[in-house]
Amino acid sequence: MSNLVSVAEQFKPSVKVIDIKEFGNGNINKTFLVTLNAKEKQFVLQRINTRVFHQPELVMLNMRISTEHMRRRLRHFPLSSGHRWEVLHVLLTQDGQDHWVDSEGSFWRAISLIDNAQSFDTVRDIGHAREAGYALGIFHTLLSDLPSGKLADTLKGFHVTPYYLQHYHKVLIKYSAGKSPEVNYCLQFVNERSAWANVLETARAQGRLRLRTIHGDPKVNNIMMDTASGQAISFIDLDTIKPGLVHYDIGDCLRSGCNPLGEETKQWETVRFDTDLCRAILQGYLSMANEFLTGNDFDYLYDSIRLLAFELGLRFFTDYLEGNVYFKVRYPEHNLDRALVQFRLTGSIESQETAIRNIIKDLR
Ligand code: GN1
Ligand code: MG
Repeated sequence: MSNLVSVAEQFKPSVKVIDIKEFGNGNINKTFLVTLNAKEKQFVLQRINTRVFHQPELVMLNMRISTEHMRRRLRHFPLSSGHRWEVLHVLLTQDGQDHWVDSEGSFWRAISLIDNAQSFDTVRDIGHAREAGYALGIFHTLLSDLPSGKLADTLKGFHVTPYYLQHYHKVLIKYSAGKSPEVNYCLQFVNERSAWANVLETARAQGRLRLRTIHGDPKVNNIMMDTASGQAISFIDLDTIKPGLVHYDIGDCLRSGCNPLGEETKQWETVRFDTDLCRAILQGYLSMANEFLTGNDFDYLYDSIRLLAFELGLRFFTDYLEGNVYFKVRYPEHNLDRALVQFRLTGSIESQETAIRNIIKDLR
Protein backbone atom coordinates (compact mmCIF):
# COMPACT_ATOMS: atom_id res chain seq x y z
CA MET A 1 0.00 0.00 0.00
CA SER A 2 1.14 3.56 -0.69
CA ASN A 3 2.79 5.60 1.97
CA LEU A 4 -0.20 6.92 3.92
CA VAL A 5 1.37 10.24 4.77
CA SER A 6 1.97 11.03 1.13
CA VAL A 7 -1.63 10.09 0.32
CA ALA A 8 -2.93 12.32 3.12
CA GLU A 9 -0.76 15.19 1.86
CA GLN A 10 -2.55 15.11 -1.49
CA PHE A 11 -5.62 16.45 0.30
CA LYS A 12 -3.84 18.74 2.77
CA PRO A 13 -0.67 19.98 1.15
CA SER A 14 1.58 22.23 3.25
CA VAL A 15 0.15 20.95 6.54
CA LYS A 16 2.13 18.58 8.73
CA VAL A 17 0.58 15.16 9.28
CA ILE A 18 1.17 14.08 12.88
CA ASP A 19 -0.57 10.73 12.97
CA ILE A 20 -2.60 8.29 10.83
CA LYS A 21 -4.45 5.34 12.29
CA GLU A 22 -7.09 2.86 11.18
CA PHE A 23 -10.57 4.07 12.01
CA GLY A 24 -14.06 2.60 12.39
CA ASN A 25 -15.13 -0.90 11.48
CA GLY A 26 -16.57 -0.74 7.96
CA ASN A 27 -17.09 -3.98 6.06
CA ILE A 28 -16.04 -2.69 2.64
CA ASN A 29 -13.62 0.27 2.45
CA LYS A 30 -10.41 0.90 4.34
CA THR A 31 -10.67 3.95 6.61
CA PHE A 32 -8.03 6.04 8.40
CA LEU A 33 -8.14 8.98 10.78
CA VAL A 34 -5.52 11.59 9.92
CA THR A 35 -4.34 14.03 12.58
CA LEU A 36 -2.74 17.30 11.49
CA ASN A 37 -0.67 19.96 13.07
CA ALA A 38 -3.20 22.64 12.12
CA LYS A 39 -6.36 24.41 13.27
CA GLU A 40 -8.53 21.93 11.41
CA LYS A 41 -7.10 19.04 13.33
CA GLN A 42 -8.39 15.84 11.78
CA PHE A 43 -9.97 14.34 8.70
CA VAL A 44 -10.98 10.94 7.39
CA LEU A 45 -9.00 9.30 4.62
CA GLN A 46 -10.48 6.32 2.77
CA ARG A 47 -9.41 3.84 0.17
CA ILE A 48 -12.47 2.82 -1.79
CA ASN A 49 -12.94 -0.87 -2.42
CA THR A 50 -13.16 -0.90 -6.21
CA ARG A 51 -14.16 -4.57 -6.26
CA VAL A 52 -17.46 -3.37 -4.81
CA PHE A 53 -17.68 0.12 -6.32
CA HIS A 54 -16.67 -0.31 -9.95
CA GLN A 55 -17.06 3.39 -10.77
CA PRO A 56 -15.75 5.22 -7.72
CA GLU A 57 -15.69 8.54 -9.61
CA LEU A 58 -19.48 8.32 -9.79
CA VAL A 59 -19.66 7.57 -6.07
CA MET A 60 -17.81 10.84 -5.50
CA LEU A 61 -20.01 12.71 -7.94
CA ASN A 62 -23.15 11.48 -6.18
CA MET A 63 -21.63 12.47 -2.87
CA ARG A 64 -20.84 15.98 -4.04
CA ILE A 65 -24.22 16.55 -5.67
CA SER A 66 -26.12 15.30 -2.64
CA THR A 67 -24.05 17.05 0.05
CA GLU A 68 -24.20 20.35 -1.81
CA HIS A 69 -27.96 19.92 -2.17
CA MET A 70 -28.40 19.16 1.52
CA ARG A 71 -26.28 22.13 2.56
CA ARG A 72 -28.36 24.48 0.40
CA ARG A 73 -31.59 23.09 1.73
CA LEU A 74 -30.38 23.25 5.32
CA ARG A 75 -30.15 27.06 5.19
CA HIS A 76 -33.94 27.30 5.27
CA PHE A 77 -34.69 24.16 7.19
CA PRO A 78 -36.90 24.19 10.29
CA LEU A 79 -34.76 22.12 12.67
CA SER A 80 -36.24 21.80 16.15
CA SER A 81 -34.80 24.50 18.39
CA GLY A 82 -31.25 24.02 19.59
CA HIS A 83 -30.64 21.16 17.16
CA ARG A 84 -27.50 21.27 15.05
CA TRP A 85 -27.21 19.30 11.83
CA GLU A 86 -24.04 18.90 9.84
CA VAL A 87 -23.38 17.73 6.31
CA LEU A 88 -20.02 16.13 5.53
CA HIS A 89 -17.57 17.93 3.26
CA VAL A 90 -15.64 16.23 0.49
CA LEU A 91 -12.03 17.49 0.64
CA LEU A 92 -10.37 18.31 -2.66
CA THR A 93 -6.80 17.80 -3.79
CA GLN A 94 -4.58 20.73 -4.72
CA ASP A 95 -5.77 20.57 -8.32
CA GLY A 96 -9.42 20.49 -7.34
CA GLN A 97 -10.09 16.74 -7.70
CA ASP A 98 -12.39 14.89 -5.30
CA HIS A 99 -10.12 11.82 -5.28
CA TRP A 100 -6.58 10.73 -5.90
CA VAL A 101 -5.39 7.55 -7.59
CA ASP A 102 -1.98 6.33 -6.40
CA SER A 103 0.68 4.60 -8.47
CA GLU A 104 -0.81 1.19 -7.61
CA GLY A 105 -4.20 2.28 -8.90
CA SER A 106 -5.82 2.58 -5.44
CA PHE A 107 -8.63 5.13 -5.26
CA TRP A 108 -8.40 7.54 -2.30
CA ARG A 109 -10.71 10.26 -1.04
CA ALA A 110 -10.90 12.48 2.00
CA ILE A 111 -13.88 13.60 4.07
CA SER A 112 -14.27 16.09 6.93
CA LEU A 113 -14.64 14.82 10.48
CA ILE A 114 -17.59 15.92 12.63
CA ASP A 115 -16.28 17.48 15.84
CA ASN A 116 -17.54 16.61 19.31
CA ALA A 117 -19.53 13.66 18.07
CA GLN A 118 -19.47 9.87 18.27
CA SER A 119 -21.39 6.91 16.91
CA PHE A 120 -22.39 3.60 18.50
CA ASP A 121 -22.72 0.09 17.09
CA THR A 122 -26.01 -0.48 18.90
CA VAL A 123 -28.79 1.77 20.13
CA ARG A 124 -28.29 2.54 23.82
CA ASP A 125 -31.76 3.58 24.93
CA ILE A 126 -35.13 4.91 23.79
CA GLY A 127 -33.81 8.46 23.48
CA HIS A 128 -30.99 7.31 21.20
CA ALA A 129 -33.52 5.35 19.13
CA ARG A 130 -35.77 8.38 18.69
CA GLU A 131 -32.80 10.50 17.64
CA ALA A 132 -31.68 7.84 15.13
CA GLY A 133 -35.11 7.85 13.52
CA TYR A 134 -35.22 11.65 13.57
CA ALA A 135 -31.82 11.68 11.82
CA LEU A 136 -33.10 9.49 8.99
CA GLY A 137 -36.17 11.72 8.74
CA ILE A 138 -34.04 14.86 8.40
CA PHE A 139 -31.79 13.14 5.88
CA HIS A 140 -34.69 12.00 3.68
CA THR A 141 -36.39 15.38 3.95
CA LEU A 142 -33.23 17.25 2.94
CA LEU A 143 -32.98 15.03 -0.13
CA SER A 144 -36.69 14.77 -0.86
CA ASP A 145 -36.52 17.43 -3.60
CA LEU A 146 -33.37 16.08 -5.25
CA PRO A 147 -34.74 14.02 -8.15
CA SER A 148 -33.13 10.59 -7.93
CA GLY A 149 -32.50 10.72 -11.69
CA LYS A 150 -29.79 13.31 -11.01
CA LEU A 151 -27.68 10.63 -9.35
CA ALA A 152 -25.90 7.69 -10.91
CA ASP A 153 -26.71 4.12 -10.01
CA THR A 154 -23.32 3.35 -8.49
CA LEU A 155 -24.14 -0.12 -7.24
CA LYS A 156 -26.47 -2.03 -9.54
CA GLY A 157 -28.90 -4.26 -7.74
CA PHE A 158 -28.10 -2.81 -4.30
CA HIS A 159 -31.00 -3.76 -1.99
CA VAL A 160 -32.87 -5.39 -4.86
CA THR A 161 -33.56 -8.64 -3.00
CA PRO A 162 -34.54 -10.75 -6.05
CA TYR A 163 -31.16 -9.93 -7.52
CA TYR A 164 -29.41 -11.22 -4.37
CA LEU A 165 -31.52 -14.37 -4.56
CA GLN A 166 -30.53 -14.97 -8.17
CA HIS A 167 -26.89 -14.63 -7.25
CA TYR A 168 -27.39 -16.92 -4.23
CA HIS A 169 -28.76 -19.68 -6.46
CA LYS A 170 -25.78 -19.41 -8.80
CA VAL A 171 -23.37 -19.64 -5.87
CA LEU A 172 -25.26 -22.55 -4.38
CA ILE A 173 -24.88 -24.64 -7.52
CA LYS A 174 -21.10 -24.37 -7.26
CA TYR A 175 -20.92 -24.90 -3.50
CA SER A 176 -19.39 -28.27 -2.75
CA ALA A 177 -18.12 -28.05 0.86
CA GLY A 178 -19.88 -29.89 3.69
CA LYS A 179 -23.18 -28.67 5.11
CA SER A 180 -23.04 -28.03 8.87
CA PRO A 181 -26.29 -27.79 10.87
CA GLU A 182 -25.91 -23.98 10.71
CA VAL A 183 -25.60 -24.03 6.93
CA ASN A 184 -28.65 -26.27 6.67
CA TYR A 185 -30.60 -23.92 8.93
CA CYS A 186 -29.73 -20.99 6.65
CA LEU A 187 -30.55 -22.92 3.46
CA GLN A 188 -33.98 -23.75 4.79
CA PHE A 189 -34.52 -20.25 6.13
CA VAL A 190 -33.88 -18.70 2.72
CA ASN A 191 -35.89 -21.33 0.90
CA GLU A 192 -39.00 -20.69 2.99
CA ARG A 193 -38.93 -16.96 2.18
CA SER A 194 -37.86 -16.78 -1.45
CA ALA A 195 -41.37 -16.36 -2.84
CA TRP A 196 -42.07 -13.35 -0.60
CA ALA A 197 -38.65 -11.73 -1.07
CA ASN A 198 -39.66 -9.75 -4.16
CA VAL A 199 -42.36 -7.87 -2.24
CA LEU A 200 -40.82 -4.38 -2.54
CA GLU A 201 -39.65 -4.82 -6.12
CA THR A 202 -43.10 -6.02 -7.17
CA ALA A 203 -44.66 -2.96 -5.53
CA ARG A 204 -42.15 -0.78 -7.37
CA ALA A 205 -42.89 -2.47 -10.71
CA GLN A 206 -46.62 -1.94 -10.09
CA GLY A 207 -46.03 1.75 -9.49
CA ARG A 208 -47.04 1.59 -5.82
CA LEU A 209 -43.61 2.61 -4.62
CA ARG A 210 -41.31 5.01 -6.41
CA LEU A 211 -37.60 5.68 -6.48
CA ARG A 212 -36.22 8.53 -4.40
CA THR A 213 -32.78 9.59 -3.26
CA ILE A 214 -31.67 7.39 -0.38
CA HIS A 215 -28.69 6.86 1.92
CA GLY A 216 -28.45 3.12 1.30
CA ASP A 217 -26.64 2.24 4.53
CA PRO A 218 -28.33 4.07 7.41
CA LYS A 219 -27.28 1.66 10.15
CA VAL A 220 -26.89 2.99 13.66
CA ASN A 221 -23.13 3.42 13.57
CA ASN A 222 -23.46 5.72 10.58
CA ILE A 223 -25.41 8.23 12.68
CA MET A 224 -23.27 10.73 14.57
CA MET A 225 -24.44 11.79 18.02
CA ASP A 226 -23.36 15.02 19.71
CA THR A 227 -21.16 14.03 22.67
CA ALA A 228 -22.62 16.69 24.96
CA SER A 229 -26.33 16.75 24.07
CA GLY A 230 -26.78 13.16 22.87
CA GLN A 231 -28.67 14.51 19.84
CA ALA A 232 -28.19 13.05 16.36
CA ILE A 233 -26.33 15.61 14.29
CA SER A 234 -25.16 13.97 11.08
CA PHE A 235 -25.15 10.98 8.79
CA ILE A 236 -21.81 9.61 7.65
CA ASP A 237 -20.80 6.96 5.09
CA LEU A 238 -22.39 8.56 2.05
CA ASP A 239 -21.04 6.04 -0.50
CA THR A 240 -24.40 4.56 -1.30
CA ILE A 241 -26.47 7.73 -1.75
CA LYS A 242 -28.26 6.90 -4.97
CA PRO A 243 -31.72 6.18 -6.37
CA GLY A 244 -33.65 3.63 -4.31
CA LEU A 245 -36.77 3.05 -2.24
CA VAL A 246 -36.92 4.84 1.11
CA HIS A 247 -38.08 1.46 2.37
CA TYR A 248 -34.55 0.13 1.97
CA ASP A 249 -33.35 2.84 4.33
CA ILE A 250 -36.19 2.49 6.82
CA GLY A 251 -35.81 -1.29 6.95
CA ASP A 252 -32.05 -1.07 7.27
CA CYS A 253 -32.19 1.52 10.05
CA LEU A 254 -34.68 -0.60 11.99
CA ARG A 255 -32.94 -3.94 11.50
CA SER A 256 -29.82 -2.29 12.85
CA GLY A 257 -31.37 -0.10 15.55
CA CYS A 258 -33.75 -2.68 17.06
CA ASN A 259 -31.16 -5.42 17.54
CA PRO A 260 -29.70 -4.68 20.99
CA LEU A 261 -27.05 -7.40 20.70
CA GLY A 262 -25.73 -5.87 17.47
CA GLU A 263 -24.91 -7.47 14.13
CA GLU A 264 -21.54 -8.82 15.26
CA THR A 265 -22.75 -10.74 18.32
CA LYS A 266 -21.70 -14.36 18.80
CA GLN A 267 -24.91 -15.10 20.73
CA TRP A 268 -27.05 -15.41 17.63
CA GLU A 269 -29.55 -17.70 19.34
CA THR A 270 -30.66 -14.90 21.67
CA VAL A 271 -30.93 -12.16 19.06
CA ARG A 272 -34.30 -10.41 19.13
CA PHE A 273 -36.06 -7.44 17.58
CA ASP A 274 -36.98 -4.88 20.24
CA THR A 275 -40.38 -3.35 19.54
CA ASP A 276 -39.93 -0.48 22.04
CA LEU A 277 -36.89 0.66 20.11
CA CYS A 278 -38.86 0.17 16.89
CA ARG A 279 -41.63 2.46 18.12
CA ALA A 280 -39.09 5.12 19.15
CA ILE A 281 -37.18 5.02 15.85
CA LEU A 282 -40.39 5.24 13.84
CA GLN A 283 -41.67 8.07 16.05
CA GLY A 284 -38.52 10.04 15.40
CA TYR A 285 -38.56 9.23 11.71
CA LEU A 286 -42.21 9.97 11.11
CA SER A 287 -42.03 13.29 12.96
CA MET A 288 -40.25 14.40 9.78
CA ALA A 289 -41.25 11.88 7.12
CA ASN A 290 -45.01 11.96 7.62
CA GLU A 291 -44.89 14.93 5.25
CA PHE A 292 -43.72 13.00 2.22
CA LEU A 293 -44.76 9.37 2.82
CA THR A 294 -47.81 8.21 0.90
CA GLY A 295 -50.45 5.70 1.97
CA ASN A 296 -48.76 3.05 -0.17
CA ASP A 297 -45.45 3.82 1.50
CA PHE A 298 -47.01 3.07 4.89
CA ASP A 299 -48.52 -0.16 3.61
CA TYR A 300 -45.06 -1.57 2.93
CA LEU A 301 -43.29 -0.49 6.12
CA TYR A 302 -43.69 -3.81 7.92
CA ASP A 303 -42.41 -5.75 4.90
CA SER A 304 -39.44 -3.44 4.59
CA ILE A 305 -38.38 -4.11 8.18
CA ARG A 306 -38.65 -7.86 7.71
CA LEU A 307 -37.07 -7.79 4.26
CA LEU A 308 -33.94 -5.77 5.00
CA ALA A 309 -33.01 -8.05 7.90
CA PHE A 310 -33.61 -11.09 5.70
CA GLU A 311 -31.72 -9.55 2.77
CA LEU A 312 -28.63 -8.75 4.84
CA GLY A 313 -28.67 -12.31 6.19
CA LEU A 314 -28.90 -13.59 2.62
CA ARG A 315 -26.01 -11.35 1.52
CA PHE A 316 -23.79 -12.55 4.39
CA PHE A 317 -24.76 -16.19 3.85
CA THR A 318 -24.10 -16.03 0.10
CA ASP A 319 -20.73 -14.43 0.75
CA TYR A 320 -19.87 -17.24 3.17
CA LEU A 321 -20.81 -19.86 0.56
CA GLU A 322 -18.82 -17.98 -2.07
CA GLY A 323 -15.66 -17.86 0.05
CA ASN A 324 -15.91 -14.33 1.55
CA VAL A 325 -15.35 -12.24 -1.56
CA TYR A 326 -17.41 -9.16 -0.63
CA PHE A 327 -17.47 -8.39 3.11
CA LYS A 328 -14.24 -8.19 5.08
CA VAL A 329 -13.98 -11.09 7.55
CA ARG A 330 -11.83 -11.81 10.60
CA TYR A 331 -12.24 -15.63 10.40
CA PRO A 332 -13.66 -18.03 7.76
CA GLU A 333 -17.12 -18.49 9.38
CA HIS A 334 -17.56 -14.79 10.15
CA ASN A 335 -20.13 -14.24 7.40
CA LEU A 336 -22.01 -17.37 8.43
CA ASP A 337 -22.21 -16.07 12.02
CA ARG A 338 -23.41 -12.69 10.73
CA ALA A 339 -26.05 -14.39 8.59
CA LEU A 340 -27.36 -16.35 11.57
CA VAL A 341 -27.76 -13.09 13.51
CA GLN A 342 -29.82 -11.50 10.71
CA PHE A 343 -31.96 -14.60 10.18
CA ARG A 344 -32.68 -14.81 13.91
CA LEU A 345 -33.63 -11.15 13.82
CA THR A 346 -35.92 -11.79 10.84
CA GLY A 347 -37.59 -14.64 12.75
CA SER A 348 -38.12 -12.35 15.74
CA ILE A 349 -39.67 -9.69 13.47
CA GLU A 350 -42.00 -12.30 11.98
CA SER A 351 -43.11 -13.57 15.38
CA GLN A 352 -44.02 -9.98 16.39
CA GLU A 353 -45.73 -9.04 13.15
CA THR A 354 -49.00 -7.96 14.76
CA ALA A 355 -47.27 -5.79 17.36
CA ILE A 356 -45.11 -4.11 14.71
CA ARG A 357 -48.05 -3.52 12.40
CA ASN A 358 -49.95 -1.97 15.33
CA ILE A 359 -47.07 0.39 16.07
CA ILE A 360 -47.09 1.51 12.45
CA LYS A 361 -50.88 1.96 12.56
CA ASP A 362 -50.70 4.04 15.77
CA LEU A 363 -48.10 6.35 14.31
CA ARG A 364 -49.68 6.80 10.93
C1 GN1 B 1 -21.60 -2.79 4.50
O1 GN1 B 1 -18.98 -1.20 4.82
P1 GN1 B 1 -20.14 -0.86 5.66
O2 GN1 B 1 -20.01 -1.46 7.02
O3 GN1 B 1 -20.39 0.61 5.68
C2 GN1 B 1 -22.61 -2.85 3.35
C3 GN1 B 1 -24.01 -2.55 3.87
C4 GN1 B 1 -24.37 -3.51 5.00
C5 GN1 B 1 -23.32 -3.37 6.10
C6 GN1 B 1 -23.59 -4.32 7.24
C7 GN1 B 1 -21.76 -1.14 0.09
O4 GN1 B 1 -21.48 -1.46 4.96
O5 GN1 B 1 -24.95 -2.73 2.83
O6 GN1 B 1 -25.65 -3.24 5.52
O7 GN1 B 1 -22.01 -3.63 5.57
N1 GN1 B 1 -22.24 -1.87 2.34
C8 GN1 B 1 -22.18 -2.20 1.03
O8 GN1 B 1 -22.84 -3.95 8.34
O9 GN1 B 1 -22.44 -3.33 0.62
MG1 MG C 1 -21.41 1.70 4.25
